[in-house]
Amino acid sequence: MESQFLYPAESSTRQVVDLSGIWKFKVDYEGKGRKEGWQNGLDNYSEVPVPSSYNDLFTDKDIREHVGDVWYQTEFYLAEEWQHKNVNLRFGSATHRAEVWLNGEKIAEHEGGYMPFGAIINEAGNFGQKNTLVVVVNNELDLTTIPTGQVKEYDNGKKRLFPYFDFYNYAGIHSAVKLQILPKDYIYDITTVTDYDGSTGLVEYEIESSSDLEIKVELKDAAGNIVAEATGAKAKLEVEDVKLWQPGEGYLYQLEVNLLNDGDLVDNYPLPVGIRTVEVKGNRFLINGEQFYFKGFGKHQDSEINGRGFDPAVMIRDAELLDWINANSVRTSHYPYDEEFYRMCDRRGVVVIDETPAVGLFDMNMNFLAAGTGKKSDFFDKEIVHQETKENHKREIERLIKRDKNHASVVMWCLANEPDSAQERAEEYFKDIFSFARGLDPQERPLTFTNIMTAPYGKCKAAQFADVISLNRYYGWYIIGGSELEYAQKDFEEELAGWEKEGKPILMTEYGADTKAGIHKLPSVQWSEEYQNEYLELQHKVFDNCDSLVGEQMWNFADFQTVEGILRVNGNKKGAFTRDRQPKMAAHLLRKRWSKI
Ligand code: GCB
Repeated sequence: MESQFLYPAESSTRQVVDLSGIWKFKVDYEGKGRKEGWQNGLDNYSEVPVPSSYNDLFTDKDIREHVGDVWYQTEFYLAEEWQHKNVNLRFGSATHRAEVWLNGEKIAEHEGGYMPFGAIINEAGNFGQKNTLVVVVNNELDLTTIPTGQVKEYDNGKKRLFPYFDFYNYAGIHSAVKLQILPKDYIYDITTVTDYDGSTGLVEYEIESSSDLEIKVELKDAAGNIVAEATGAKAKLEVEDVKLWQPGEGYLYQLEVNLLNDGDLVDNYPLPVGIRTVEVKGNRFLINGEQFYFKGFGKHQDSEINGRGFDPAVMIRDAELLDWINANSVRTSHYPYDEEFYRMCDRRGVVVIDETPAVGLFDMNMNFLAAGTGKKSDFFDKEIVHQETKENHKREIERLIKRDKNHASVVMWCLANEPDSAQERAEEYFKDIFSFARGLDPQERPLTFTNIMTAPYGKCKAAQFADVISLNRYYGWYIIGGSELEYAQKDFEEELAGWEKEGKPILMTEYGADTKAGIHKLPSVQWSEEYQNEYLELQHKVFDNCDSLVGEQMWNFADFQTVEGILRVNGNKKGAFTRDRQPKMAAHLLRKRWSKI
């Protein structure tokens, strides 16, 4: 299989079998599974649902906090007639790394927790018979993985993982596992670039397939009428009276790509296409040539029990809440989300800033602790970071752009969250990272990264490479908070005034205050719902006076799980919504404000 990045869509030539369900599960406490041949089949197993994180399913802390391998197994049948097709086994994602055996034969291996992978299984598969699929998933992180973290080993051999980031390091098979029954000759990849000229929409496409058979494409409008056609692997389609994809109105055409042999259909792939443009001009962010103001949140793919596992019910609930609160955008902090999320945003007109999993490029456990402490870290002084970490970082950027390049909803790539960009050698690191990323996106979307408070205006070595200055700021929470809140305004304004001199758009990608739902106090104290509102009102006052500001994404959409510790009360509580997706007072405040912007 040339590429696993194309979404596993069904069509008249493509069948998809979803292997989601209850699988066998076994924790490999002693790391002996491979030696004992668990790849051939598990015994003494328990059960887990796929997809889901396994961490919060059980009542045993040693399972939740297990560091190392966990094993999965399922069985499925391969129909006799599929022998004459290509059967692709595809994982949407498994966190952080996985190895896969089919009937005892190793068929795939993947590192990186958020991207699709798989293999054509015609050789290893038993057609007309039962097949045993075994997967080992491993959650270990270190200085070179994306994201980063640290494993601590104790005298008794037990290990614990300390992520360099502020969310729980959930692990498991997080997205659906699917069998794709593909034709012998089939379409590998499609790339689209859209534009318009007056009322004429333009769709450039390029198709890669396993053969040089004839290619015919049709562009259909939402009602199914053919509005443009072309032949060949590469062409530009023109659409009269184009209906653009817009924030809040996700109008989609469908590109039907057909592979033909002597006029007979061999393969068909239906790709949703939203026609729109994205551009940074001066200090403005433009969608379809019009100024766009981001209203919304940094999110997490996180929910009770399921952890990071993809849950369509939670996804739809979140989309409904985004509508209710008058938000128009989301950042996929701090890793790429499930493919279904982007497809939904395309349909609903939700604007997405798509983030790589490069979080924790900072030499400190849970880097939020560093904000405001001024403690010096030496992450970018380490040679290994400039070699292995950077290579892995590039690999994740490349994969993200390959997977998500066609989504109309994606308007910007966020290459990293809060690296220690005040360090000297962050400059060479990010110079290389940005120039690498610039060459990859056929749609040439703007690039950004989120800047941390310890690298304020004048100190950041990476912001020079970004098209948009994205700031995560906690004036009034980590610094100058509580009874001093009113004094936070001046410092915040001064810093923004500095950034404005860069002449680029400024986006608030994070601002927030931990709030335990149900704590009320007059006058307010930190952690009360009253304080969260006062905090937000102050931030908004500052935003409204900053001309270069192109948006506000509050941290966070909902409360989410982190490692346990003295600064987190069973997780980060900065949500506008609780973890079970009910509004705090702040949600009502944002809803009112955003109805007017
Ligand atoms: C940040 C991080 C985010 C944290 C947040 C916080 O700057 O980007 O991952 O959760 O601060 O609440 O401290």
